[in-house]
Amino acid sequence: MFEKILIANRGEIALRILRACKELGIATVAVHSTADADAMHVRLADESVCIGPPAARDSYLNIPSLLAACEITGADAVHPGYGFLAENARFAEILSDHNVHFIGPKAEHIRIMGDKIEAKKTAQRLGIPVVPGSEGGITNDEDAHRVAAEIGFPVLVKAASGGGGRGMKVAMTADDLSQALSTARTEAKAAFGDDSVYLEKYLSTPRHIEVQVLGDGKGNAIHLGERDCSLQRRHQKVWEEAPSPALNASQRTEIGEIVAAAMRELKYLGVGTVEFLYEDGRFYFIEMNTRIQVEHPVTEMITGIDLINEQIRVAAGLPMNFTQKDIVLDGHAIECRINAEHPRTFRPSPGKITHYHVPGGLGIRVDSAAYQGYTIPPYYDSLVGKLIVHGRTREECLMRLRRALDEFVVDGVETTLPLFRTLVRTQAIADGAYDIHWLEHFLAEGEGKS
Ligand code: MV4
Repeated sequence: MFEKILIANRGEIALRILRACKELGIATVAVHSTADADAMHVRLADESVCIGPPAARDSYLNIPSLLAACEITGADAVHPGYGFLAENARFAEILSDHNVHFIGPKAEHIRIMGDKIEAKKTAQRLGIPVVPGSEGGITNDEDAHRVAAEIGFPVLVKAASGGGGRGMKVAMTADDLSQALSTARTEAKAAFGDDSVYLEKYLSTPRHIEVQVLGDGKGNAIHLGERDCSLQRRHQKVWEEAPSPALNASQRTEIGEIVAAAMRELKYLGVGTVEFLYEDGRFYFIEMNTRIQVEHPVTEMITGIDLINEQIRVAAGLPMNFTQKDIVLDGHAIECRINAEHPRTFRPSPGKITHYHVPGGLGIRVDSAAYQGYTIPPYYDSLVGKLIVHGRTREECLMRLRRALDEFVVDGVETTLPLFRTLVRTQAIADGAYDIHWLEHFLAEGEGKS
């Protein structure tokens, strides 16, 4: 097992990793920018190193500074958390060149899944159902029109290096296609420095359902059920739950086993998420994330499994603590991402938290690095904390969530708490009757008022 882990992140995920390390008896190193000197992750770590000025590119993304911090402290492994360098294959390789373990998948698998065309080809080869579309990239208008005619309109042009919905263009008819291709290419070139694009059938009202996986890198892999992350705004997840209200047990087992078999074949190492669009009872692969995700706690709450503990174990070459038959999905969990943003305009609201009180009681978990008197800096994401609630049924979970949201106090900054207090009392949410567009429509209709 590792002796000392350097946590190349900040905020609630840095705390989450620290907690897993403490339970494993592993020493911890926090790194921080000058803006984060009084952050909670710095206080709770055994040691800390300042790695640069506030801008992420000069600190949390600064590979030479992180290598120096490993060298100074003697850390033998780095946990990247999510965001920042978590899906940077080059970072994983550089660490390995310096005899430091990267707690994450093999660089090869990070690289494949970072290229959406390669990811889709790989998924298809491994027997995962994919969205009908071009086989690989589209290089000319003629090919695009031929593929579109085969799969039928509307079609979606996507960037190979895309993510977060950037470089994505819908073509409703053949008349729109050439324009969609050239706009998508231009946007992709500007955003990612890569203008490769591919074509897919456009699914009009799907849900976003993702399957959690864990592999030991030697051909053993399991799935831990799915999460429904359909409630998003501008490609930012707002509310995630497990299990999905849209699936029954046999659908869950079927897609889970397909994904786990694929991960065994790939000899996947670590935690990962296979993302699908789900429409009319069918799953369509879109992407795979090769990191621990923000919403991992909902899976932990229904499985009782510490995903970061498992992630660290397998990165150290140890076996997973579980086999598939040990995985029992118990009850229901919902996560609300509490952001320091205006609840209707979503304008960021950094500043000092004057009063802070978190809810408690049975089935309540708050993952947050905030505290009373803490000043949320303007340089990073606006996540204040995650409220995760577990219940034996979805109804019990919602009842408990209503109560917990009413207890939560975050004063001094604007937060999205009022939005959640509205959502949890809205019929479509109680019914689980939402798709990927539901929240944007709800907010546009002004029903999000509170
Ligand atoms: C799609 C789609 C419809 N059809 N692909 C958006 C981000 C990117 N990661 C995948 N995305 C989508 N891909 C096909 N073939 C609709 C979306 C999409 C979406 C997906 C998941 C969650 C929220 C979304 C919001 C708008 C569009």
